[in-house]
Amino acid sequence: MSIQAAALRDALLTLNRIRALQLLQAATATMAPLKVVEDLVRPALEQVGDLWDRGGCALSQVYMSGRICEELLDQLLGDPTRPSSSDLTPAADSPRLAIVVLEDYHLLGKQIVRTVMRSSGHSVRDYGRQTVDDLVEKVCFDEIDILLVSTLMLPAALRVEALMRRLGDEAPSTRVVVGGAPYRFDDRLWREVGAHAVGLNAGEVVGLVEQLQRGAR
Ligand code: B12
Repeated sequence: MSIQAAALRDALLTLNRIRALQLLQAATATMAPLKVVEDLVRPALEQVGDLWDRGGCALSQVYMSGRICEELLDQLLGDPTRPSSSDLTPAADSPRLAIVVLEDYHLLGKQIVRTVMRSSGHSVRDYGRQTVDDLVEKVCFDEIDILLVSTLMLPAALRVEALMRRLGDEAPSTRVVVGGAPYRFDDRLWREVGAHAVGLNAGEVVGLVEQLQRGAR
């Protein structure tokens, strides 16, 4: 782990927002925002999680670390809840896109992926946290072309299997891209659950969507 990521971890554990902001601002002076996420934010949060797992910090510190990163990343990458020009005037040939987490409370990955898509000009509906049943209903109603599923907990990653079965019957043309930690740990999992594509980090999502879009033409 880099010195900056360790410093960010310590700032998060002591709930020192100002120090965390300074560290992120210093990093963005020399690195692209997505690289800051991959090299600093994700490793710092992973360390916070590992510490909690070993009894070294409280769940409230994990929670606050996530909240602080959410706030700071809104400043760094732009707030994904604010309408962007791509939401108001989506390109005529752009696919209908949505992003979701399946009964998982880890939302930061989804937020980052959505921001990356929007900053590359794609409008993405945010379905938030859903059950498989409610999600299938939404996908059918909105006629979604490409669904992005963000996961952190293994049970959420495994729920994609049921989702794929249901979509196969009710929305067979919808393509599903999965991403998140469970798929990084097991590189066969995305195929086992029947997804159409996997992304190992947020930087891959635009290329994957464009590839699926080309395949659909
Ligand atoms: C912050 C956090 C929380 C916060 C979440 C707040 C929030 N709004 O998100 C809170 C406090 C709510 C929380 C709760 C819990 N947590 Co928690 N949490 C974390 C922590 C520390 C960081 C997660 C995070 O935000 N990472 C940063 C983001 C940016 O990374 P990411 O999601 O992987 O996303 C990146 C990529 O994967 C990719 N990506 C993500 N999605 C997608 C999608 C597509 C399509 C693509 C292309 C790419 C992509 O892009 C992102 C940027 O590159 C992790 C530690 C860890 N090792 O990850 C534990 C961790 C995930 N939590 C854990 C646990 C156990 C829990 C709880 C069960 C605790 C409890 N007893 O209540 C609950 C479960 C809630 C639930 N049912 O979902 C465990 C999971 C263990 C396991 N084996 O699955 C971890 C690993 C901690 C640990 N070491 O034990 N948690």
